[in-house]
Amino acid sequence: MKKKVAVIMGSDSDLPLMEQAVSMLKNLQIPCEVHIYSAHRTPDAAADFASHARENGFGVILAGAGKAAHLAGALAARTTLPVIGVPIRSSTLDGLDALLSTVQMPSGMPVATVAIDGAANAALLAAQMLAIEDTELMARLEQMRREQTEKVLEKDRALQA
Ligand code: RP5
Repeated sequence: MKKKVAVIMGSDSDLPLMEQAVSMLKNLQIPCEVHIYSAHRTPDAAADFASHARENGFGVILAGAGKAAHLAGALAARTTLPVIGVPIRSSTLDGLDALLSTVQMPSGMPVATVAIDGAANAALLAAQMLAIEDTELMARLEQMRREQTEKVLEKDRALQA
């Protein structure tokens, strides 16, 4: 059974950004579930989801949140699945608040944190984790890398011409 990726976000206002992660996962044919749970507004639902995520077939959890972004850390506290935090630029502090809130985890409780608004990269990192034991997924990732390389080289050829 293929492991699913959970895409969790603190508010529906995060959805336009987190859709980039969903889209990347779909491109890579990785099953995912999307939920709105907040570390502050729905702490019990967030904790309950993370506590049962492994037995419910998830392999990685993505957590996108802005402002005082404690969602990734709150989920990580309830599971030993890898949690990837996406700090979201949704305040007057341009996402620096969310970046620091997500990345500065205490020792013993890691959250892998991508760049501010790095939802697509979070999905790619989740895919690379799942590809450790999935050679078909690894092949799709390698193909994506080859296409990316070719696009850049094509731009260089156009520049030279
Ligand atoms: C965070 O506060 C959410 O993740 C969102 O990025 C931000 C603003 O939420 P809303 O006030 O738009 O619901 O908890």
